[in-house]
Amino acid sequence: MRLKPWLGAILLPGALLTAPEPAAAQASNGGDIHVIRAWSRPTAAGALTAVGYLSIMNHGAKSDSLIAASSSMARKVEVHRSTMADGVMRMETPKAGLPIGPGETIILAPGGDHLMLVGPTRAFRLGDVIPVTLRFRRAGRVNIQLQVDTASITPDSAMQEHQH
Ligand SMILES: [Cu+2]
Repeated sequence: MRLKPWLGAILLPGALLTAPEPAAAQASNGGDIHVIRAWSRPTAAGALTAVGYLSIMNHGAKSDSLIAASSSMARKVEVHRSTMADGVMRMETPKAGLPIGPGETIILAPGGDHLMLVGPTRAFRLGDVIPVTLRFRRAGRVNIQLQVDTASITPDSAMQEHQH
């Protein structure tokens, strides 16, 4: 949500009007690909992995897929799909990536699909911002930032944030 300029002038001190938006409010745009609610969790010192969650919208007329990711703050980033088999949760990297049909939104969230940051360069702390580059088959590279937070962000609240 954005304040109308005249409303902002009434509600906010002048100095705040020129301040950059908080990272959490930023949305990345890679053509037809729109990412919101990108976040991660704090890690313990020495943790071997960290997670990345986000919602990805494909506003284009053609299907796309998230095929890879990388970060300057991890040795590598894997795209993981979670599947339940015989009551056991397994993680795998889907060969064709995570597909996103035209007009579709996919949600990477706790208990489901996620990014796995392998070999973080240091512990992630509350308030950290972790740069990640996503690679899509059609849209190419899209740079995002994971906000390190403890709040669990539900798919419902992520969808409510999505306004045009
Ligand atoms: Cu994983």
